[in-house]
Amino acid sequence: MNRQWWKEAVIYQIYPRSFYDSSGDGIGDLPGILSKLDHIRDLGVDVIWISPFYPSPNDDNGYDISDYCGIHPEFGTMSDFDALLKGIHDRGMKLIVDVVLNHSSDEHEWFMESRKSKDNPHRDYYFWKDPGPDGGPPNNWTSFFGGSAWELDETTGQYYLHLFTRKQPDLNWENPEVRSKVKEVLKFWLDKGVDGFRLDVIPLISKRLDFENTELDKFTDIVTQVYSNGPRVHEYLQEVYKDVFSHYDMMTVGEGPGISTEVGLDYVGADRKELNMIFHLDHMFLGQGAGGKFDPVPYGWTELKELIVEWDAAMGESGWISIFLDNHDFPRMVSRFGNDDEHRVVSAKMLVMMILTLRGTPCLYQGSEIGMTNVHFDSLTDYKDVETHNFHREFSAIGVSDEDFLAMVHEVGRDNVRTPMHWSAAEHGGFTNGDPWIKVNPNYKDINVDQDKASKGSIYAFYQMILSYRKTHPVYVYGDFKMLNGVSEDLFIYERRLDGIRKLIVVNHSDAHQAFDGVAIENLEMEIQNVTNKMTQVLLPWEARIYTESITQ
Ligand code: ISL
Repeated sequence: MNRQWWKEAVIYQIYPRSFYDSSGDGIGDLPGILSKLDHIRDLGVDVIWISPFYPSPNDDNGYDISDYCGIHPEFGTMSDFDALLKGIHDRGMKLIVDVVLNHSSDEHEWFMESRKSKDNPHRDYYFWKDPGPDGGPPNNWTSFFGGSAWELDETTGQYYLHLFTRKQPDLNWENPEVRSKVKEVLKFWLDKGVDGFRLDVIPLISKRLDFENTELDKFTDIVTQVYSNGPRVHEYLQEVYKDVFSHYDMMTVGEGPGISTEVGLDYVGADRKELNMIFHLDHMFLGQGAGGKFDPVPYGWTELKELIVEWDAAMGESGWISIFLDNHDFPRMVSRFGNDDEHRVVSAKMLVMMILTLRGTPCLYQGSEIGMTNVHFDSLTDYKDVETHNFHREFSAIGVSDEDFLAMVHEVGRDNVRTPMHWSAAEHGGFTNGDPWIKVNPNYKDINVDQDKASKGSIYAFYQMILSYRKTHPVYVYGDFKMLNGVSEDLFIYERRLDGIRKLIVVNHSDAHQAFDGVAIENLEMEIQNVTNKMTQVLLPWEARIYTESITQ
């Protein structure tokens, strides 16, 4: 058994704008996080991941960085960062920071230089191309956030590539100087004492330099086959590993749009010397039609379970993934995969049981520990996400009504998870004394930390229990995984095995009672249940159980 701390850890993601505002300007900040560290430590978390807090024009809420080694004044100062890092370490936790190295902000000094002239020494830090044959963009690539992936810059008459917004030009990793700057950034944070990185859209860093038009229709196929997994991506990651990562005790998790099961091990195989683990996004992209997330197609648990099984098999004994069901880009897990109404509490507990018992490093997003839900604002002006507004422009242009568009935003918009954390029933959920940068979900009076902790069926207390339970049961980290098929479409039944221990996990992911007579449980002892139910082989809606058994191998 190849023990690694980052396999045994549980990660908690903080979206700093929306976590806790200590200054009263309506924006969460680093001192705010410091003041809430006991909440996170008491949950049983090992590693905190904080989304970007660097200087940024905030076109994409900090995922457009204008200074990789600074702190945005709205989040605090470098000494606030140092105090936060110390506060995290003093509590026995670790910190990973989020680095966005595929692109910078167009307000980064590199890009401001680069756009000045064709012979500027920074020109080659980005991808510049002449117009295509028809005088338009160089090719038909579209951005993740709608529209062409190319923007014309009047100064030189050339286009630059931006796979995200036009304020996020893609960095040219072909240029050794860019790679050396990137490595300096990574070392800067490691030398400050951070424990690792979440690497944004890392499979996108190597481009297919012929920049051919794509014939593919489906956006997720374009991501996998055209934007991601470019010819030099592994060479670059191995270089960064050799020159930087290998010199520190740290962890890396690569965010992986376009990393499929076929290529996953190339990034995280034990012998690869690249990344420790990835956030693959296959299950997050479920429900996307050809046009992407605003072109929804039906999907359900059947597809989710298939992906879980396929990824576990693909990783086998060599690779490693993180297990998560939401983050700052996708809807709240209890709204998407549970029932955020009548069965909110029980389904929230079921989801964390599942995340903690599948093979991989669990990652939990802020607010799930109290079962926060998606938000349904009535007006598009209440939404702040650049993706929502870009797609709104595109959809309005082709005649889609605001009402119809809003209905889609309610389902898939990223602001579902970005509304402020609910600390109490006080105004704005106790998040700020000022005006929050985005409205708080109106359900904060019923769903908040104070109320949840005081309630009998507290989700927070359940999280504490299950996180501490996982720590003493290595079978969940190192054991084999196997799904048991053929019992019921509405159940997810799987087992984990290690060193004479067998755990059987039975999950009802439906609004109805479900029998599981077909599964032998006579010799098993039930260890954990997310709801009181005395029936032996009938589960209540959204009930989950863990059974244990000693086995001879
Ligand atoms: O959110 C998505 C689309 O709705 C995803 O496709 C997302 O763009 C993709 O997972 C990459 O996300 C990361 O990089 C983006 C940033 O906007 C996201 O917040 C970040 O997680 C560009 O930096």
